Amino acid sequence: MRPSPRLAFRFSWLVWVVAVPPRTRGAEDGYDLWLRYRPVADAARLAEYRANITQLVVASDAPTLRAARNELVAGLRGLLGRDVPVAGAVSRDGALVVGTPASSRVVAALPLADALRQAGPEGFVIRALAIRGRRAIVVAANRDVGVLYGAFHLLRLLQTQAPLAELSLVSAPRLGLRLLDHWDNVNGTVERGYAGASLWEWARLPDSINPRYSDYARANASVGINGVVLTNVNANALILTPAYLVKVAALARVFRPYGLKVYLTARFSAPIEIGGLPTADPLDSGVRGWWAAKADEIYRVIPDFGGFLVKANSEGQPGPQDYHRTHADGANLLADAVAPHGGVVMWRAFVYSSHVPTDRVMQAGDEFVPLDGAFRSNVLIQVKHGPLDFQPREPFHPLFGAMPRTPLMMEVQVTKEYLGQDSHLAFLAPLWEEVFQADTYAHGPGSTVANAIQGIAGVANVGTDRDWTGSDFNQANWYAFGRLAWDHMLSSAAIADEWIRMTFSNDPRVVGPLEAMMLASREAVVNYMTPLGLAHQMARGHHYGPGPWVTGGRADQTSVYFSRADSVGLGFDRTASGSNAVRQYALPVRHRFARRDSVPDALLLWFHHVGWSERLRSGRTLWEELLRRYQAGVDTVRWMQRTWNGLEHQVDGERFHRVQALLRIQEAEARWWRDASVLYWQSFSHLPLPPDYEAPAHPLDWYRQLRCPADLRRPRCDAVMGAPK
Ligand code: GCW
Repeated sequence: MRPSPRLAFRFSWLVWVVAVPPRTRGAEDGYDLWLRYRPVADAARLAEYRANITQLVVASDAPTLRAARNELVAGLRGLLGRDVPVAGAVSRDGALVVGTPASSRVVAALPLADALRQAGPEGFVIRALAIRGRRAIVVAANRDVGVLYGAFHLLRLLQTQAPLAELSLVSAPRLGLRLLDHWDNVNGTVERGYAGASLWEWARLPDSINPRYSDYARANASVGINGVVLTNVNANALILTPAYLVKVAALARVFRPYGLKVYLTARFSAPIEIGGLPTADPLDSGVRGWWAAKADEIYRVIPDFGGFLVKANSEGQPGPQDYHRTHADGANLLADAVAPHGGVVMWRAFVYSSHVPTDRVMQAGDEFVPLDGAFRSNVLIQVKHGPLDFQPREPFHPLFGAMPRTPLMMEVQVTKEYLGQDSHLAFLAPLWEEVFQADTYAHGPGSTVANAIQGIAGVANVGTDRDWTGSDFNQANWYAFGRLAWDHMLSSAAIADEWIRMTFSNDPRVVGPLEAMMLASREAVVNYMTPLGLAHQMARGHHYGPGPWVTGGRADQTSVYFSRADSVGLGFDRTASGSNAVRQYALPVRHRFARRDSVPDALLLWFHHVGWSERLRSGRTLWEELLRRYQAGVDTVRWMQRTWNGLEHQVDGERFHRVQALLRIQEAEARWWRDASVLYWQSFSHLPLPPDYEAPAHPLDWYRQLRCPADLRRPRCDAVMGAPK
C-alpha cells in the first residue's frame, strides 16, 4: 500500500527527526564528560528501561539526596527520552526507590540488612525486587553519599545498556581516601596542567560561584572520588590566611553534597610567612601552638575539612630538615594540630636531599623506612607509584610494603606530564593496574601494592578548557582514576569499555576498535619514549619531547644520569655491582630484578647496564631490541590513526576531527622521540641502522638544537611535524 501524500510527508518528517544525529542538537565540546545521558539507541533496551523505571521515589530532600534525585531525573530524561515522575510512594510497577533506611521508610522495610552491612559507610546496594507486589528497583545505602554513588552507578548501567533483570549488586570502595590533588596556584596557573587555567576563581570567591564547581563535583562523585586538595604541593601560605579560608569554605559548601571533602597544602614555613614567628621548627612550642590555632580556625569555617597535604624538603620546599628535625617531627606537628578535629596529614615521600645521592631513586626508601612507626596514626605517607617521578613505566616504589606500621597512600599523575601532556592519547589505567597488582612480597606472596595502601591521590588533569582535560581522551584518565580508586580489581579493559559506551557509543563497531586503541596506547608511549626500562629522557623544564642528551645543572635531574649510556652499553646498574637499589625490594623481588635472567625486559635498563650487543631473552641484541621497540611505538600510533580513521562515520564530526588532529601530532612526535633517541644512542653504540629501518628525518644535531616555543604550557615544536605520513 502506498502511503497517502499527507502520510508520506509526516513519515519523512519523522525519519528526519530520528535521523538527526545528536551533534546537531548540541556541540560535542566535551563539557558533559561521560555524563552525557544520550537516548538509549537499542530499541529493545529502551523498551525494557522504560517499562522498569516509571517513577522515582525519593523520600528526603537532604542536599546529597537532592543531588542524587536531580541526577536521576536529568539522566533518565535523557536516556529514556521522557520524564520519569518523582513520587512520594511506590504506586505502580517500575518504581525506582532511592534512599537510606534512615531517610526512607520504604527502604527501611526492605530485607537489605546483610547487603547494607557489606556496603559499609560509602557503598551501596542496587537490587530489583518487589515492593508490596509491585516491580521495583532500589538504590539503598547506609549514608546519603552512598545513595548518590549508587544513583550514578545505576545511570552507568543504563548508559552502557546493561540488562536490568535480576539486578542485584553491592559495591563498596576498597580504599578510604580517593583524592584528586590539584597543583593549582593561587595566581590561577596550574603546575603541569595542560587544560587551561585553574578552575578556582580565587579573585571572585566567595561571592561568585561558577557553575562549573558543581559540575566538577558531580563528575567526581560519579566515579566515587571523595576528596580534593585544592592547592599545589609547591605551596603558598596565603591559602591559610583568613581571606582565603572563606573562599575555600565557599568551595567546600558546593562540594559537600557530593561527598567531596576539601584539603589544602600546608607550606611548612607558614608560621614565619603569615604567622610572624621567627621559626617554623616543629619542636618549638610557639610553632606548635600556631598550627593548633590555625587548625581550629580552619575547622571553624570548614567543619568537615579533610586535612593537609605537605611537600617538605623537596625541590626547594621548606621542611623540618631545615631545623635538623625528621620528616616524622614535621608530619606529627601538623597531625597533632588537626587530630582533635578528625583531620589527616598526607606527607609526601617525594623528597630530594640537598646533595646529589648515589642513586636518586633510593632516597625516599632510605629516608622513610627508618621512620616506620614514628608517625602519628592520622599521618599517611603519600608515595609516588614509582621511585623516580611518574614516568611512563617504573617498577613499583619500594616503600610499598616496607613500612608496615605506617598508613600509605599512592600518588599517580592523571595529568600526563611525562606521557605527551595534552596531546598524546595515552590511557593510563593499564599503568595504574600494573602498579596496583604488582606483588611486593613484603609479607609473602600476594602482598600487592593495592594491599599496602589506604588511599590514592591522582594529580588532576582538569582545568578551564571547555572539555575540562585538554582532549577528549584525557577525560578517560579522570574517569579511570576514579573507577580504580573505588575498585582496583576492575580491569583496564572493563573501564575502557564503560567509558567508551558512556562517552562515544554502545555500537560494537565503535567500542571494539576504541577499546583496542586505548589499551594499546600506554605501551606505545613507553615504546617510543623510554623502552626497555629507560626513564627520564625528556627535555629539561617542560618535559615535553625527547632530550636524552640533557646534562648540566643538578646531576640527578638529567637524562644522562639516568641512561648511563656509554660505549659499552646502556642502563643504570642498580644491582650489587652498582647502586644496589635492588636491596630496597623484598625477596624474591630483589633477586628477580637483580638477575639478568629474571628481570622483566620492560624494566631491564632500569636495573642493569647492558652491552649494546648483548643478547636479550628474545635472542635479539640490545641494539636490535631497542630499535624494534622505538619502531613499535611509532607503528602502534599509526595503527591507532588508521583505526580512528575507520570510525569516521560512527563518531560525530567534531570529535572525529579533533582526535584525528591530535593523533597526527602524536604520530609526528612519536617519530621525533624515536629518531632523536636512536641517533643519540647510536653515537655511543656506533652500530648501524638496518637498511630497512625507517631513516631518521634529520641528523642528531638537528634534534639537539631544536628549541621549543617559550610557552611552557604548549611547548610543541612545529618543526617536528614535517609532512604527514
Ligand atoms: O614531576 C615533578 C614535577 C614538578 C612537581 C614535582 C612533585 C609539583 O616536574 O612540577 O612539583 O614532581 O611531585 O613535587
